[in-house]
Amino acid sequence: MINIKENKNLNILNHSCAHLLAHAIKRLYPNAKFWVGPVIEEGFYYDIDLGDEVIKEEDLPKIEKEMKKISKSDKRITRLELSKEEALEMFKEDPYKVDLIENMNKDEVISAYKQDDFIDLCRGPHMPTTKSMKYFKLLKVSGAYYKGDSKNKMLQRIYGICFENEEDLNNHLKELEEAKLRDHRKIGKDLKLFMTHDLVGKGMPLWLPNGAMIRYNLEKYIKDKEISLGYKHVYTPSLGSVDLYKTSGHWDHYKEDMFPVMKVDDEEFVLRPMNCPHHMLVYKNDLHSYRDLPIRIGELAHDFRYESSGAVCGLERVRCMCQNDAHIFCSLDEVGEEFGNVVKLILDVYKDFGFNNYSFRLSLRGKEKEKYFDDDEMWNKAESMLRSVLTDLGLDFYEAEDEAAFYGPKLDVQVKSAIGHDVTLSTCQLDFLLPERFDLTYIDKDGTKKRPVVIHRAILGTLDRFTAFLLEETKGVLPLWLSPVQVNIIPVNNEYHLRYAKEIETKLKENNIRVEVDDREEKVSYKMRESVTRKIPITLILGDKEKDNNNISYRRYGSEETVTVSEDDFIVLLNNEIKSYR
Ligand code: TSB
Ligand code: ZN
Repeated sequence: MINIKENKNLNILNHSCAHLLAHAIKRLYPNAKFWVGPVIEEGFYYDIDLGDEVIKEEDLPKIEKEMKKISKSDKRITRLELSKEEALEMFKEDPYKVDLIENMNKDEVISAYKQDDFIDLCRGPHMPTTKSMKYFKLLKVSGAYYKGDSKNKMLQRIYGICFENEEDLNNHLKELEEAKLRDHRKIGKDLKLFMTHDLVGKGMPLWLPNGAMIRYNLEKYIKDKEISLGYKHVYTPSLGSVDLYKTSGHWDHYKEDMFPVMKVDDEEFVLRPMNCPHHMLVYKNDLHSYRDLPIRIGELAHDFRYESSGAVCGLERVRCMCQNDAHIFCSLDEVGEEFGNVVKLILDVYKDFGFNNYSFRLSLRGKEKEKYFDDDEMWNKAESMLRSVLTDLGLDFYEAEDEAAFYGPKLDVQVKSAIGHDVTLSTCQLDFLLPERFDLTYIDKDGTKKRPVVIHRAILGTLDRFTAFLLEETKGVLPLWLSPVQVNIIPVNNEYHLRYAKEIETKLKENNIRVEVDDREEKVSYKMRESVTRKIPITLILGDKEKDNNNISYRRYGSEETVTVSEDDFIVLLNNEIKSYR
């Protein structure tokens, strides 16, 4: 999708369109006061104070109509330059603009743009006339706190977008419609995969039976893969004492992202935001020799993070998540190879799921001191080591500052969600800090004690975010092995064919196939359509021909073709397809 902010012409056009919006609002709601109207990746918005009036989605066409009128009237847009005093005088009726002006440098030239009787404070540049903004659309309206602070007044934010011609606008609107259909929240609701409830809380989805079946299969898939690669899985508690997180450093550098302390008797506990501290203690439970390394401790582990209520989003960003986590303990010499193994595993998994839209990001430390453990030497060593490991692996990656973990740099795999969020799916992280904090050791060849290095890695990331991305990539059309219901059986006529349908159901169940029989008194065509709506991979239609010959006829999702095979061949076909994770 196009990035309006980065495109020079569209940026100016959209900025001018924000003024057009404000102009129309001023005509329709004379008491409106205006805060800011910036250009964003997705177009533009304007934050407006309308007193007691509330703008709803239904009001947008009326505002668009007024904007069109002003556009058609072809008013020249002219620039005014003002001193601070002049600006304060000109905007004295609007406290938000006064706030902006007060905060400007004393010697700064203040500019404003005028179209007809409407003047707005602005740096510019702008289009020459209101007529330039002809192909626009108001997209949505939401609340936004003044200056983003929840203690301040809630303003109304109206979003829109503007293009140079009708075709571009229409194409973009079509893309937005398609993105809405791909949104995992819509798919999750339509296919009954998960729900949320205010009584449970924001960012805490409940997985329904269909979603839980997908998740169960994902868990089994990744755990089996890890076991074959030498990972050892553990189960550890979702809470830890505050002292555990003081030892690890989370208390100093990650507290803001954690739920507050719970006091029990004389002890203090927190819900864990990460599993590393528990896994460090698992390592420390034994003495280790260099011969035992690398040790790979894995867990599908629940974590709890305070994500702001505005940021939580379906399964993509939650407050209560399950990581596909592991911590690899190895010697310094083994770091390159182990990192390579993790990257290979990530690529294998993405291949199984057919993911192609992702990029590798080397996430480095930022300047904010409190966010990162303070040890320049450690950071320089870890960052340059990780950079050279990635270069040796021949990975195509970009670098980003202020994206590291507090304990070390990361290789993050970035993906884009249907509605345009840039999020991390898989991650692989290099850590010299936690082994130090927990005083981890192994006995080396020469009999001396050495410190292991820790690699933190999550392949699916969390089951939550992975499922969100999977649903958006597949539009909810899942491969056979993951589908909650794999086969739907439709008897042509209940009276004559239901018994045969039930026989087939039993056979499939004996072969661990997830199957349902649709025995409602409805038309076959109606049931077929519903099978498609539910995105069930295979639908059987059983009538006389099938019953008499002991075979089955099936249709695959997305195909109009009906195929007839023997029962046994059908079961072999399903089992092979499921086994291959195709
Ligand atoms: C990999 N200690 C490491 C671990 O050993 C860790 O916690 N890394 S993390 O902070 O990057 O989280 C791991 C993964 O969890 C991320 O890559 C991301 O895919 C996923 N994740 C992070 N926050 C959320 C969230 N709020 N909702 C859903 N998934 C999340
Ligand atoms: Zn970790």
